[in-house]
Amino acid sequence: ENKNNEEEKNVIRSKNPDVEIPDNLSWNEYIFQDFDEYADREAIRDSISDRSYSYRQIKDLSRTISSALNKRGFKKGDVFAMFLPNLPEFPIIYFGVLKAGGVVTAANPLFTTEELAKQLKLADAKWILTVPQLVHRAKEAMQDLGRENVFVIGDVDGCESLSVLLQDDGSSVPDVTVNPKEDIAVLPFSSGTTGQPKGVMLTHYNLVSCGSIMRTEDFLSFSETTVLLAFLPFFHVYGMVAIMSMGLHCGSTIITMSRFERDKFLHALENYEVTHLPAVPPVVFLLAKHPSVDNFDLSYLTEVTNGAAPLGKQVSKALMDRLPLLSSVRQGYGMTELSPVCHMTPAENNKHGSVGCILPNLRCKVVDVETGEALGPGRDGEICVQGPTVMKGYLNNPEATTQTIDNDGWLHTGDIGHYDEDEHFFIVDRVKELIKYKGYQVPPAELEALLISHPAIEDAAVIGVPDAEEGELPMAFVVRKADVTLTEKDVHVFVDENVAAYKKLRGGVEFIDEIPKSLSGKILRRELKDRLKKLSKV
Ligand code: 4UV
Repeated sequence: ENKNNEEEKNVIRSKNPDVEIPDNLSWNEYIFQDFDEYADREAIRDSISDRSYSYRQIKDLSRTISSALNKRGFKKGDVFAMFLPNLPEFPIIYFGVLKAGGVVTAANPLFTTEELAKQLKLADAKWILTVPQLVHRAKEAMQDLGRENVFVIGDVDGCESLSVLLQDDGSSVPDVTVNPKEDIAVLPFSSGTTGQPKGVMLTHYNLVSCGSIMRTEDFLSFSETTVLLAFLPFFHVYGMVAIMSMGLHCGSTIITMSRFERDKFLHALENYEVTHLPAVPPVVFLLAKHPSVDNFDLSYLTEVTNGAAPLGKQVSKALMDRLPLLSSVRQGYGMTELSPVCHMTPAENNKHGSVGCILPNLRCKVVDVETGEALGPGRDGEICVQGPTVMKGYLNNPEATTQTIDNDGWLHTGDIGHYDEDEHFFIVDRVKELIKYKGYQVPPAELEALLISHPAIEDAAVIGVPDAEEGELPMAFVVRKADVTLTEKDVHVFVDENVAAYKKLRGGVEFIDEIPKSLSGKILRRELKDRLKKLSKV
């Protein structure tokens, strides 16, 4: 008994009671629970084309898709890739694939062909949906796998158009049985605490759990009168789960934006009378500081939520001062591997700079990085989370899985933070390798592997340089091979040609004689960061 008490010491649980999590529903069934009630209300509208779908249409058309896919040989467990920006058809296909018993892996539409091919290969994707502008990349990446099932929203020679699928008579809706605790629903990619991007296996039950625990009164405040602006990408868990799926579950109207442009964004907030804005720090920054904001009527906006990267206390305060009609600037804190949200700011007690409280049904502790001891209030350590939202594991990578989830089921986030006397959490640092540029994942290992493939580069290490607006800027330390010429510009050109634009070395390139490493060969990133601090002070 003593041991148990010891184990429970400094384990934080929600002050809200646990909620009941249905264990017999697939993710799509959970999301669609109240769709018949929402019926003809508008579910989703595109801010550019103004194309829209009602709740009834989303439900009917996703059934149609499942029938059309079934006729084309789609099988339970097949992985279907989505490679497109935010469009109102996204949820129709997404839920259609799930209804057919499939697994969705969504890729960043900014990816190069090689980046996409890597994900498709690891995920073993059999099908892909894209848009005409990206079809050449989708085709090439699929060809690498010897596959050709490319669907496109629009018309492209040699690809089947989504409109053909949507004309299916619905006669073959497959009768699949999903085992929510075992079967994977989505397979997003994340580099986790170290290394290259890996497929994150989220089961139906993981996602239903996350939805159920977010949707308690104190936390997710979406309702049938909510209008959400969805510019955050649906390929990422934040957009896919917390915005698209939960927005629909709650009967809200979602306005999609396929590309972020400041004035169009501000115009959309005004024009569609947006009430809720899920955002990332650079956008909260824009709303708090940019002069253009004054040219728009944002009086409908009641809630801005930050997530995916740390938001400074000052920025959050500045936004409240500027938009007095806002009821709160909230935060969500999460990680792909946590389906994805573990902490949210409660409705009451909005503390600037805090990511909020642990959600019901989860357990959280802050552990001393050296000793593993669970720490009390006010002390910084690594945030660990346990509960039904913890991923099933990394796809085909048991080693990475056991490095992240310990024997007692605790997921180690790689984030450093603490909680105060009220059990509100604050994230202050990251011990994992991950760099976040505007909330996007930039895995250093990926850039390092690319750099080392250059014939004139002996060794390389990539770190994030803090930036007030963008979060962090990827920066490379490069060791040149003997007797070669290689300029900073050469390195930039090489990287720019091979990666999506958000991974560019915006933090710069620094030549160095040797990369500092531990005895086991691990890059000592702290040392590089300290070195950088010294450099900028001189
Ligand atoms: O794996 P990932 O890219 O996942 C995310 C998910 C963010 C979400 C999801 C749903 C929400 O409703 C929401 O509000 C936010 O970003 O990256 C995980 C890492 O991003 C950092 C932290 O280092 C995670 O381990 N991060 C995420 N949210 C925050 C954050 C935050 N609010 N403050 C500071 N860091």
